[in-house]
Parts: sequence; structure tokens; C-alpha cells
Amino acid sequence: MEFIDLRSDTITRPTPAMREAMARAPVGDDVYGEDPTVNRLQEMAAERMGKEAGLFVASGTMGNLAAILSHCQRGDEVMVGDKAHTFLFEAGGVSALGGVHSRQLPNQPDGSLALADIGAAIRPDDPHDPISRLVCLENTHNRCGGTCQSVAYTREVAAFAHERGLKVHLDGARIFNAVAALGVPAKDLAGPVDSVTFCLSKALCAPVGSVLCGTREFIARARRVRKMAGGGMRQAGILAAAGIVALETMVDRLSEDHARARRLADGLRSVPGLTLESGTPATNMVFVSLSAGIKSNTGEIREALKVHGVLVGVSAERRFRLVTHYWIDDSAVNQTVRAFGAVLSL
Ligand code: TLP
Repeated sequence: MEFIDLRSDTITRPTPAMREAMARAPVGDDVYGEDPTVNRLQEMAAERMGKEAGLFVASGTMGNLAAILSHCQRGDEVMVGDKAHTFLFEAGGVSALGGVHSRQLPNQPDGSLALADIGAAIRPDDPHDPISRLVCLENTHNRCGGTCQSVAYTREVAAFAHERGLKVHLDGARIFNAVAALGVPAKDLAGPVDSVTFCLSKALCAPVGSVLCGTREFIARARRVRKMAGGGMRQAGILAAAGIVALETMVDRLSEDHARARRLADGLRSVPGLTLESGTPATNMVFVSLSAGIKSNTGEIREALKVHGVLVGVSAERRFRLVTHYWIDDSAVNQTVRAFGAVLSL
């Protein structure tokens, strides 16, 4: 059975144009800096983000790890949201591999960090304390509903942090979804921060990879961390070729995914037994919860939906996450609403 897979946009398969570009890509040894396709992707990415240089990495997790370890020394402290992907879902890499101390600040419901919380968390210059070094933002914010952080907010945090000697890294895994929703160039969202990671392998459909962007000097350090983490990928142009097609052809269509997420939310709103989370969807993620009257748990509902050909993610005890993407069309949206209706009416 061909499933309607709404678990994540990470499940997207490469398009035929990507497969063709991959087959034709000129390649070289990227650890020597000699892969022309990787070099081209890195230049394109840096240009889009308004940064001096880019580094092709295996994943968003590797990009964030390389960024944080390039900004921080062992024993330095990074401020992250308590619902940040970097904090929740990256296997504790910054502390396990980098000796970086992480400090969780409460994410506001829209995914932002309050300036007052950042200010209050800055350590005094005292040998008892780790050294406050870095603030991490996330845009769009996954756990907080795929919400967008505005240009004004990003500028405000960056100015506040920079005045106090802190650097700012942006986990922009889905920055292009924010670009589509806010109608602003990526440069404006990434410009104020010191470094940004964005993913090619989520809504943009490339099979593998992310790009970390920042100053030339910063990227030179990140290149060493990437090597240390085993991410020097040799003839990686085969993968970068798909990333180039992703940047050239998949960015401008993301508002279609957002429109389908809204249609999906409208459909699910009318299914008895489901409660649509307020503010959802901000981009391509729809969050719904089981109403109090429903006895089955999310695991049971998820299995029952599978029988109807629909795969959904469970993101909390009574909460589902459904992510629209390139491979979800209007009929998949309709079928999903029907499947929820059938399963919850039992
Ligand atoms: N997120 C995945 C899961 O790991 C939860 C998903 O399905 O959404 N930053 C953000 C904001 C992310 O959402 C993700 C992946 C990453 C970084 C990591 O990217 P990868 O999977 O390429 O390491």
C-alpha cells in the first residue's frame, strides 16, 4: 500500500529532476575542497543567507553541532529553548562531543525566547560559572507548532546578544518555510545572526544534507569540526546536486504546502473527537489533540489510521503532528480527514 505519509517533511523523496542532476553532477574530493558541485551549492547557500561562506553537512544535526562547537570552547555555555530541536532531539551532542554546557530558557508559545530571560541567564565573570557564549534560535520552530520568528524579533535578539558579547546561531532547518509564510527574503531572517543552518532534505525534498553558513573564518573552524564528526564526505557532489535543484526549484512552491496544511486543519477541525491547537498551522505543520471524550490513546489511533493508509506523527501524549510537503496533494488531504473521521467514530 502507498501510504499518505504526514509524519514529517523529512520523508520526502527526491524529485526526478534531482535524480537526473545527481547522475550528471561533476564531482571531486570535497575534503580537499575540490568538488565543484559542493562548492557551487555552498556559494549559492551563502548568497541566499547573506553570509560569506557555506559548508555542506550531512544533516541539520551535524550543522547545528558544527556551529555550536565552532562558537564555543569546552566549558562555555549555550542558551537554548527548552523546546528547541538542538536541546531535545540532537542526542545531547553539544555536551557529549563538545563539552558545551547547555542552559534551557523557556520557549514562549510562539517559539521565541524572551529578551528578559536571555538577559537574566548571562553569567557573571566569576570562576564558579561557565562562560556565557551563545544563544540559539529556531525558525520555523518545530515543537512550538512550526511557528515563524519575525525579522524584527531576530534583529532584536541579535542586537541584545551582541551588545552583551554573545553570538547567535539560528537553527533554520525550515527557514524557507518562514520565508514563504512571512514573505521576506531569507537574507533578512539570517542576516542578523552570526550563523545559520538550513536543511535541504526536509520540505525542499533533497535526499540528504544541510548547509551551515557564516563568516569565512567561522566556516573554516566548522570545517574542522565536521571532519572530527566524520562528516568529510569526499565525492559529495552527487548529493549537493540535488541540493542545488532544491534551492532553485523547491523554495517558491512552499506556500502550496502551507495552503494544504490550512485545508487539512479546516477539515480536521470538524472531526468530532479532535481539537485543533490554536494558531495551527503557521506553516506546514498541523497539531491536533484528542478530545477528553476519546478513550483510545494516540498510539491506538495512529495504528488505526495506518489501516486507512495514513501515517501521522505523535508529538505528545494526546497530540498528533501532521506535516504537509511536496508529496501530499489535495486528495491526500481529503483522505486524511476522512480517515480520522472513520477512526474516531468507532
Ligand atoms: N526534525 C525532525 C525530527 O528530528 C523531530 C522532524 O521530523 O521534524 N532542526 C529542526 C528544527 C528539526 O526539525 C530537525 C529535524 C533538525 C534540526 C535536524 O535535522 P536532521 O534530521 O537533518 O538531523
